Amino acid sequence: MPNKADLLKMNNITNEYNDFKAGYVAIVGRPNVGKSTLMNSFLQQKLAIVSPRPQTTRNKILGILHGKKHQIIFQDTPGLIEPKYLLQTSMKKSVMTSLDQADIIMVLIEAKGLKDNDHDVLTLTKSINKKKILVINKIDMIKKEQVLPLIDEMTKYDNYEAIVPVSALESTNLDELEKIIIEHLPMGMPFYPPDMISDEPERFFVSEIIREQIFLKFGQEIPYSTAVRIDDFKERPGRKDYIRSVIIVERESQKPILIGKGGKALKAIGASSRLAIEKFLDRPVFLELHVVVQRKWRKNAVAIKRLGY
Ligand SMILES: Nc1nc2c(ncn2[C@@H]2O[C@H](COP(=O)(O)OP(=O)(O)OP(=O)(O)O)[C@@H](O)[C@H]2O)c(=O)[nH]1
Ligand SMILES: [Mg+2]
Repeated sequence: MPNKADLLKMNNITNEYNDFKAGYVAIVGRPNVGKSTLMNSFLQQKLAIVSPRPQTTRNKILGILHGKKHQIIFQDTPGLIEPKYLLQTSMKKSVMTSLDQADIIMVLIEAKGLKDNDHDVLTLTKSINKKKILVINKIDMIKKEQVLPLIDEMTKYDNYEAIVPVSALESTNLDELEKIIIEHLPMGMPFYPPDMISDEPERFFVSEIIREQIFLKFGQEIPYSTAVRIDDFKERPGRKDYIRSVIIVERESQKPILIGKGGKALKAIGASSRLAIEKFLDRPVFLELHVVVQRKWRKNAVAIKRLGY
């Protein structure tokens, strides 16, 4: 039985959170619509990697936005597609889990208009009976008057709480979108402590930063055939952190491409990754990179699981 002082304390805590709102917001859409960019812009931090190529994101990534009276827990997800191999099956699973956990579903499309795989996303989300906000992203790429017919079209598509045009890249209209999210957020206590921005360990972000560099530097199939593993991550008192990372490719023929003539390509990945990692961790690191072949890892359930997908 708590004593009076304890009861008072407990009441104070409940009072403090009396009008608090907290909940999960899944960010979904086809590949490349700008889901990761949008989450980063909201958090004002580069948490999720971004590239001009589709299917950059492979995991669901939590990003927590703290307000005085609210906590928005974003979940960035991989672009939704019909899976063709096991890695993509696991990517789709993480989208489905996010949709399942979400209090609000934020569906992203591009201002330039709908593509076939947008319809798949819209049809799937239509079948889910939850609060949905439709976000029309990349309005910086079109003329203002072009967005109205799209809003009209989308009003008929599904029962959205709101349709909000934004530019994730230029942070246009994000305040308005945040207001609408908060409006529809359920009442409740915060889920995470105020200093927490994500639930993934530093290792995860470090491996993602290296993967981003590979997405940015190589064309065609290399980014898709690549995974990054962190084998060692040591904080050393008085010295730089030591990180040993392994880049996994699918075929022997891909190894020399990643390494380059005289190791030039790998050195370039290392240099730019190190800078981005240091910026993220806000401390200097020593980064060692290796390339290994793991045949057809994208189709191998054990490998996929081990790599965290
Ligand atoms: N012009 C413009 N480009 C944008 C905007 N938002 C994102 N982009 C660009 O669109 C590309 C894809 O962005 P991402 O954030 O990686 O897209 P995504 O939906 O997370 O993609 P996947 O992870 O592959 O599903 C990148 O080149 C971004 O810079 C925007 O508002 N305007
Ligand atoms: Mg992404």
